[in-house]
Amino acid sequence: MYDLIIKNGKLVYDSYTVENDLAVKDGKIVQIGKFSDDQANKIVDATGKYVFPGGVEAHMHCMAPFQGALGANTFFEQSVSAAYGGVTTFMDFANMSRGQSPFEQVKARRKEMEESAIDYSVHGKFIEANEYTLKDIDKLVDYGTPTFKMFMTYKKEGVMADDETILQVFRKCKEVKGLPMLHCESNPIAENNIRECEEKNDLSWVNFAKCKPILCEAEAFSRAVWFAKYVDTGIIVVHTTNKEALDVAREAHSKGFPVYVETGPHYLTLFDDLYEREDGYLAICSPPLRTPKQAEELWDGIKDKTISLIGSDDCTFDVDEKSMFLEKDSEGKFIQDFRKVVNGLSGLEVRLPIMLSEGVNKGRISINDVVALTSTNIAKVYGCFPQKGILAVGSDADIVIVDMDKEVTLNKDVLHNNISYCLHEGMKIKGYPETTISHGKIIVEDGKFYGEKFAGKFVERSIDQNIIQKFDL
Ligand code: DUC
Ligand code: ZN
Ligand code: ZN
Ligand code: ZN
Repeated sequence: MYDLIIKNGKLVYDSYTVENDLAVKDGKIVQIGKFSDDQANKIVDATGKYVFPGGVEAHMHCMAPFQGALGANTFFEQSVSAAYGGVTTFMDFANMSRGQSPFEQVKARRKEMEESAIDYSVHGKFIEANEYTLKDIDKLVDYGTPTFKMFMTYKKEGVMADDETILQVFRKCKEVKGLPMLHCESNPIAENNIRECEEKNDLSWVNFAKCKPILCEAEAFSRAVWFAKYVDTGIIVVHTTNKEALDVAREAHSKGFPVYVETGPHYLTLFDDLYEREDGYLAICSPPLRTPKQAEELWDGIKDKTISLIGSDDCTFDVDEKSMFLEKDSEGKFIQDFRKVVNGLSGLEVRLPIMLSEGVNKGRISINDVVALTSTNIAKVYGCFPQKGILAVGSDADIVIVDMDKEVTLNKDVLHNNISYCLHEGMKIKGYPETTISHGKIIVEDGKFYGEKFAGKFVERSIDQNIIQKFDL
């Protein structure tokens, strides 16, 4: 007797779709085939629907002290919002200050994430390389958390890794099978431009984006690529926003360098005209939002597979935190000073809906591409495949049933992320996750949440060098 059978759905893989039933027992997928209703305690009829492996989100910042703010969601709340968005595994970053041990910080983060209703993992973060922090890389690989984030900017915020740090962490990753993740923005270019804005005394929201132009990204990106080549390690470059950065990746790929490229839903759907609004501070994130043309160039990068990962970079702040350091003028309007706005946008729950609607239903990519970009490729690159990222016998029964015809108009009330605004307000979505299953248990169905606090499990990961070095997604 199985615990659950999902029948008559179209099972979606990264390169094909097949109509079949799935049988689940003890939290695992145990058989794929055709079954009768008396073979399970519970039947979910997925006729006319698509059955996806649960979404894997490797890029979010929850409960993360940054620029004086913390974020609007607890980890449990974040996991509820994730589940509604078809995500069944998420990863966050260890918090890091100078002098702290990356290993201890990852363990502390793991503890904080235990209240999650979905599975979770942690990335280390490196801001300095010395004999102590570098030793932690071995420990973190053994601990099942072999991915390490470095920021190439945010020097003033105290989280930038300088070039020597980056190179040493790369070298150590090469040695012990770790995988670095880079936020590529050139700190010298950004700081130079911010200084110019200060001199002109124009710190408007619009100027924020101008301080971090596309070359700011491309310069840091190419530096990261050549460092990676120099020590022969693979790397992940997160949240790429434009063609110039993608061209750096294209050149790297043409030379066979294993550079894995991510972009995020807000760079595909939100644009820099938001900075012209009075509440444009709500759209401040790094890198900044770009133009519709640049978004279309990102879609080109998804189509030609330069981009293989979609990460939300969810960093959800409510109005109070976004504006906490701003001052008001005599009319009660915020005085525009982008330096005083905490960076980050919400995006975890809308990641899959946006890819289904803007990607598949608008004819840009296939439904299989969506599974690859939001689940399979992420599980492969971040080292939790085939436990996650595929509907296969032996894999965790993390499953999402998708209705490609379901229409939803986005606004703050349809989302579950604890904030009082939605930058996607009014956006029409066609294609939505309907049922979310974690370890064989339904956690979202008919708009209701049935998951439990502390039900999520820590996912131990290890980087598969065959996948990484051969670029074999
Ligand atoms: N960018 C953001 O917008 N927020 C958090 C961190 C980052 O890199
Ligand atoms: Zn970043
Ligand atoms: Zn981020
Ligand atoms: Zn968004």
